[in-house]
Parts: sequence; C-alpha cells; structure tokens
Amino acid sequence: MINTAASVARALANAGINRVFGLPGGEILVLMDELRRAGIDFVLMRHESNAGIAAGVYGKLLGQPGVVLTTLGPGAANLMLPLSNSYLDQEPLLAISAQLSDDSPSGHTHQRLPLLETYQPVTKYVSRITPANVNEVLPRALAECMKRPFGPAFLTLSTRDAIDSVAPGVTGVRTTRNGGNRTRARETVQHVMDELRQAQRPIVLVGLGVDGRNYSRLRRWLDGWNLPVAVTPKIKGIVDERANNFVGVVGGMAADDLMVQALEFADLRIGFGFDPVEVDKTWHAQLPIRWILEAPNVGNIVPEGAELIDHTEFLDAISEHDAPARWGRPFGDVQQRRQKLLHGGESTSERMWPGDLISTLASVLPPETIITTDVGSHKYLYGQFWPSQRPDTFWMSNGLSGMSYGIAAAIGAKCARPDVPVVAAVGDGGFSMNSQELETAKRIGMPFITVVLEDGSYSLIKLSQENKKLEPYRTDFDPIDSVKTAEACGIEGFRTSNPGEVASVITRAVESNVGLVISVPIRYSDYRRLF
Ligand SMILES: Cc1ncc(C[n+]2csc(CCOP(=O)(O)OP(=O)(O)O)c2C)c(N)n1
Repeated sequence: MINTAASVARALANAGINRVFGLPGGEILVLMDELRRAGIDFVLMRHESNAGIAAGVYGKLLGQPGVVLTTLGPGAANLMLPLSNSYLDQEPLLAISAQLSDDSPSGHTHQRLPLLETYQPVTKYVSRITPANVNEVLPRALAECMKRPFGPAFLTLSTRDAIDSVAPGVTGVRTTRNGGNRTRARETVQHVMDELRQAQRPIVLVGLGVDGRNYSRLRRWLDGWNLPVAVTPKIKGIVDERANNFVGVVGGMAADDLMVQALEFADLRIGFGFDPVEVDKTWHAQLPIRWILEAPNVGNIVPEGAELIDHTEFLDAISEHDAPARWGRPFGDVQQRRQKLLHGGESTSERMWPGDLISTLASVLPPETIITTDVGSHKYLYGQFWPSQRPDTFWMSNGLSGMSYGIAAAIGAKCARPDVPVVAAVGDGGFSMNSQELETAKRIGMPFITVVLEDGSYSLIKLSQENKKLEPYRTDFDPIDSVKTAEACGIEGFRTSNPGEVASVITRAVESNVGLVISVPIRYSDYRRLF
C-alpha cells in the first residue's frame, strides 16, 4: 500500500514530468518528499506566482503540463496570476496546493479559503485529491491541461489525505493533442482555393491555436505561394519574420494602427489558428474572417462560421496545389512603413533609442535564442519588431498581459532548453516585481540574460495618461539599481546606452553561458514614436 502523496508523485513521474516548480509550506512537505523519491526535482522559487509562470512555459516547451506546487492559504492564493495566464495564454499548467483536512474543526478559519470555488472559473478542471479518487483525478487533470486549447487544472490535497493509503495501481497517462475533423479538411481547401483565386490582397493571420510542430508545413504553403502573412505575438517564430511575405504582428503591439490598416485593406483574411484572446481591439468582430481552426479558442469559443478541421491534413492537402493566383506585394507600403518606425530615432550617450536595442540584439543573438518579455511598452516593442525566426522562441503574456511574466518565463524556458540562450526583456517596473528570482536561476544553474529598459516609469500607463490628457500622476518611480540587484543575486550587472557595448557584453555572456543583467537607459517618450 502506498500513500496518496506517493500516488500523486507516481502519476506525475509516469506522465514524464521530471520537474515541479513551487514554494513550500509545512502542509506539502510529505508530497515534496514523495516527489523527490519519485525522481522529480522540486525547483524552489521565491514566489508562487513566478513558480506557476515558469512551470507553464516549461511544460509547453516540453509538450506536457507544467506543474506548480504550493502550500494552502496564502501560497494557494498566489496562484491566481499564473492560473489566469495559463487560461488566457494557452500554457498547460497543473497547480496543486495543500488544503485543510476535512477533520479540522469547522470553526478553524485560519488559512481556510474556498480554493476550488475560487479557481473553478479560470481553469478547465478543479478537484480535491483524496485516497479514493487519486487514480482518476490525476490522469484527468493532466489530460485536461493538454486538451486544446491548452490550459490550467487546479487540485488540492490535504495533509491528512496525503498520508492516507490508497490501493496501488496508478499507471499514469499519456497526454495527447486532439486533432480536428479530417474529412472536412479537403473541402475547406477547395473553399480557400476559390476565395484566394478571387482575392487581390489576401492575408493569412496565424494565431496561437496552431501547433508549433506544423511550422514547416505552414511555411511550405505560405512561402511556396508567396502569401502575405501576419502573426499574433504568442505564435511568433512560426514563420520567418525576415521573409518578404511577412507583413507584421497584430494584437495590440507597436504599430498597431498600421497593422489594423493592413487588415482593413485586405480583401481576404484567413484566420489560421487565430484566437482573438490576443487582440485588445474589436476589429476581429467587425471584419469578415475565413476561420481555419483545429480546436476551439480560449473559453471553448468557436467563432461563427468556423469549422474545426485538422491543420496537418489541411496543410498537406493545400500544398498539393499550385498557387491559384499571384499577389505580388500588396502590403509593401505597410511593410516599409513598419520598418521605418524601428529606425525612426537616435541613441545618445545617455539614452538608447529602443529600436537600436532591437537591432543590436538581433545582430548578435543566434536564431535559436528564446526571448521572453514582460508587460509594458517594451512588450509592444519586442512583440512587433523582434525578428523571430524559429517556433517556440518567443514568449509573452498577451491574453492576460500580466506583469512579472518575463523573468519567471525565462527560468521555465531555460530549464526546458538549457542548451540555448534565453533573454528576458523587461521594463524597470516589471523587473522590480520579481528580480529576486535571479537568485533562483543562479542557484539552480539556469543562467539567462535580462535586458532591463530603464525609464523610471510605468511607461505604458504614463503614455496612456498623457493620451487621455490627464495630469501626470503616480506613474513615475525612483530607481532601484538593477545592476546592484543583479550583483546582490550573485550575477553580473552592467549598465550602458551604447549599442556596441550591449553587443559585446551580450556576446560574451552567451559564449560563456552565464547570467547577466544589462540595464539600458531609455526615454519613455521615445515609445510614443513607435506606437
Ligand atoms: C500584474 C499587473 N499589474 C499591472 C498591470 C498594468 N500595467 C501594464 S503595463 C504597466 C507598466 C509596466 O511598466 P514597466 O515594467 O516599467 O514597463 P514599461 O511600460 O516601462 O516598458 C502596468 C502597470 C499589468 N498589466 N499587470
């Protein structure tokens, strides 16, 4: 006979999970010990929210649910941000927290929270784990996380249940990705061919509902036919953004007006795995879209007129045909204006033009580099202008847009891909939310580079205040020295506004695979010229 905690650990190990991220409380020590015995590493972090974000990115990169473990009460309460992020950003995340035992007196209110009721609306599945149901609940939760759209599940385990015995026999689950309806794929190909034959300005809008493993098929179709393509931020890298047919990034990034103009100008919009959860405006509801989805969008939404079809089948079938028309470069003007924006300013000895930072980083970082961003003006900058080349190399919180994502995501990414450089691009506001995790990265031997854009403000909000013609009020802050913060966490810090210095310091850090914080002073108002 094994206890329930051991059953949980065994189910996770059988599902191929080798790391769980979290922060302990006394109530999860038994489960932590069982994880250790099952060969699962517990990645000790400094905030549960960061642990959840790291786990979601780690899981998605490995094609399995990421797992975060917390104590009850406050530890579990800190899971709201990562669970919401997982829900809206399609990152598979299984969260397990402790909970009070049933036998605790009803008047015992210390750390008692209605956790299942709280998290039920932002997850795909919630349940208590008990000795009686552990064999069903764990496989179900893991499978729910991986069912498209990917998302979160939340489970609780009380200290009492953790040590109670269950009958052996947990075999674990194989997580699967569900496809669409194969029979309709060929029909849809015919419709799309007909529509494309008529179109002069078609654009394919690729979104996070695309399985990254289909990237070469997708490129064969789009590049082979020279079809104009735009992407949403969370699928950046699915196409090569340096290619001639790449129009830009839609979904509230820099140059958004330009992107919306392009979409309005198009006479055929093909939404390939496109999920409006990434879009902060409502054009997706007004402009007609030919949807090609293989799974429902976030919230289990299937837009009107959309059929669920298998993308692999569709891409294989459409690639058997020649392009039904030639479109030239209908969005050439938009493409040029987009590039001009990036080069529309100048660095000085005190402040770097944000566009120069992008160009500099792009010139020295290898194409396999994983970029994670935080949330703010810098996210708009990287989201639009970082020239992604490979799938799964760009990570941001966009459906939720939750600050503090960047550094936590970098830890998850580096754990999943220790062999590639990882760069967290953050603002000085976001950096101060969770820079303590630099110590985590150092301690667990997962070094990455953090680029901090220093402008002494929550610049996105400050700009919004200005746009609304409001008095400047409480959007500036005094600096917390990010170089010293880095050093306090045991890694090197460096400040410069010189593009050449950025290039050489980063090249050295990449070559020697060490952690680095590089702080780059910028002017918040420069962002205005990019948006
Ligand atoms: C957790 C959370 N709190 C608040 C916000 C609202 N918000 C969005 S961007 C932003 C400013 C971020 O400032 P900073 O990290 O310095 O980046 P910058 O805008 O300067 O590039 C704020 C406060 C948010 N998205 N998430």
